[in-house]
Formats: sequence, structure tokens, C-alpha cells
Amino acid sequence: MTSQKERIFSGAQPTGQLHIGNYLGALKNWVALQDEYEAFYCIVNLHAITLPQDPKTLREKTLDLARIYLAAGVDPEKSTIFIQSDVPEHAELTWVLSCVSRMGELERMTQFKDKGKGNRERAGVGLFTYPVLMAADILLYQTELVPIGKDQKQHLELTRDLAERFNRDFGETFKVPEPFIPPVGASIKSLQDPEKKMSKSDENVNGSIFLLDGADTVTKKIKRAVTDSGTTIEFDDSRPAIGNLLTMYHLLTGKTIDESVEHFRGKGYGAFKTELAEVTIEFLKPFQERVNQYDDATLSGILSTGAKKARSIAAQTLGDVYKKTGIR
Ligand code: AQP
Repeated sequence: MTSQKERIFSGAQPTGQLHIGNYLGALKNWVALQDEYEAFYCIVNLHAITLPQDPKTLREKTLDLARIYLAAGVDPEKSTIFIQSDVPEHAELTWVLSCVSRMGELERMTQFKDKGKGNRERAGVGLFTYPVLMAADILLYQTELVPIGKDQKQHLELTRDLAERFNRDFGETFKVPEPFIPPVGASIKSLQDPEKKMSKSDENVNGSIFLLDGADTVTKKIKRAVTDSGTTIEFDDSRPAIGNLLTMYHLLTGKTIDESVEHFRGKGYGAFKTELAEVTIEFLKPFQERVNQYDDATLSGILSTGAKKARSIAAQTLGDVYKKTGIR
């Protein structure tokens, strides 16, 4: 029996260490959406090699990331969890889509400019075509909704353009997906620089709270977080550092923004940071206990069941694409 629910697809790269920005901006929403949608959550290891990776570490991190999805509350009974490279259709569709993509539109992608550090001569071709692989990931599953952080919005727009172009040139083939960008938390900022997003690849580890950080580290990082001038704890566009910390507090406690502001009325930065550290640790502790809830064999079973289900859908879409383009 086929599911009547609409589909969502999302993924994260098994690189670096996942941080609270990845959780609040993406994973938390994946969990919330899995009841309402037919969800596909992918560990995008092919994306990871767009920048150099140590092969042994990459393999370990791929499995660690699956454990993190599960610890965050992604339920393998409800959602399909799988590794991107276990479904070769992702790479195959990427080739076809790269033949309908234009150099000009890929050149406009800001992530390429950022991660390629502006050095076109030395930047990898994989880094350049990364958004086409991301489009293939999404379009293979006839996805309706893609939960993402703000940093991926431009890539999702490209995905929509490629789907529409392919549909126009070869006939209706792909659903054109919509982004799901959370109204709050879509871009959690670095604790050291509120102008920059919290990022796995940030060289300054004090800017990020990693999901596997211990309590002392979390307390230290929050105590050292930069603040703005002023003394009150409230949202104000001219004070992005406090706004960022308050957003984290609001999302971690479930208190509304107004309740959060009210809660800290009359209190200073010191008390605020102490309490933010406490609620962060309170969230992370059980999360970290859940990271090892599955043994290796169970984990491998979840991933292979996920890959089988994903493949059955991906193969149908790719078959249709090959037929429409005259490849088969
Ligand atoms: N700071 C953030 N705030 C909110 N959401 C975020 N995401 C990333 N950073 C933030 C969202 O997390 C999901 C998985 O991200 P990814 O693994 O694909 O990595 P990324 O988008 O490249 O971001 P990172 O974690 O900062 O890695 P680097 O440093 O390598 O760029 C995505 O939905 C993303 O939007």
C-alpha cells in the first residue's frame, strides 16, 4: 500500500561535529515533521567529499551521524534513514541534472564562493556541482517539502529551477519542492561572532556548542560567548548576540519568545548565561545517553532497511528520467 502522506527529504553531511545550530535549525524540525509526512532523512556522505576528508574518519562519522539522527528522535519506524552512497541513483541523477544545469547559475551559489575561498583555480569541481547533487537527492523522492536552515535556501531555489526546466523540456517528471525554513532558529549564530552562522567548519571551536560537548565545555563556551553593549535581555536588531542566545533559550525550553524575555526581565547577562548553560546541558545529557542506544548490528539493519526503501522509490524516478531523455 502506498502512503498518502506528502514526502519530505533532508540530510546532513557527516563532516566535523554536529552543533546545536544543526539541531535547532534542522534535526528538531525533522523529528516534529515525521508524524505528518513520509520522511526521508539521508546521511549525505557524497556531499562530504566535496572537501578533503580522511577516509577512515569519514566512514566512522557516517555511522556516528546515523546515531545522532536516532538520538535526536528520528524514529526508524516512522522515517526512512539511509546513507546516500547506498542509493547509487543519487549519483546517476546528478549526471543527468548536471546536463540541464548552467555554469552561470552554479557560479552564483554563495556556498561555492565561501567554501572555495574565492579561489576558482584550486576549488574542486565537486564543490562547484554540489548543489546539483543536492537537487538530485531531493527530486529522486518526489519530495514536497525540504526542511533546511537558511544557508541552504539558495540551493533549494536551484533545485526548483532544475525541476521546472526538466519538466518543461522533457515532460512532467519531478515534483517541485517547497522549502521548510523554521520561522525561528533557521540560522543560529556563532557564539564568538553573531554575524556568522554557527558552523562545523569554523576554526574557532568556541563559536559552536557541539552536540557531544560535555557539561563543563558547554558552560565555558556560553560564559565566553560575546555579548552586545547594553544590559537588558531582549530581542533588538541592534543586539544580535543577545538575540541569538535568547533564540537558543526559547527553542531549548519551549517557552515562547515573550515568556523568555519576561523570564529574564531585571536579570543581568551573568544570570542569563548561567541559566542558558543549564538548559543546554539538561537537553544534551539525555541526548548524549541516547547516542549509543543501538548496537552496531541494529544500526546496520536500520540503515540497510532504509536504503532498500529509498532505492525502491529512487529507481522509479530515475527510470522515468532515463526514459524521458532517451537513455533507456
Ligand atoms: N547555524 C545554523 N543554524 C541553523 N541551521 C543550520 N544548519 C547548518 N548550520 C546551521 C542546517 O543544518 C542542516 C545540516 O547541515 P549540513 O551538515 O549539510 O552542513 P552545512 O549546511 O554545510 O552547515 P554546517 O553544519 O555549518 O557545516 P559547514 O561548516 O561544513 O558549512 C542543514 O539543513 C543546514 O541548513
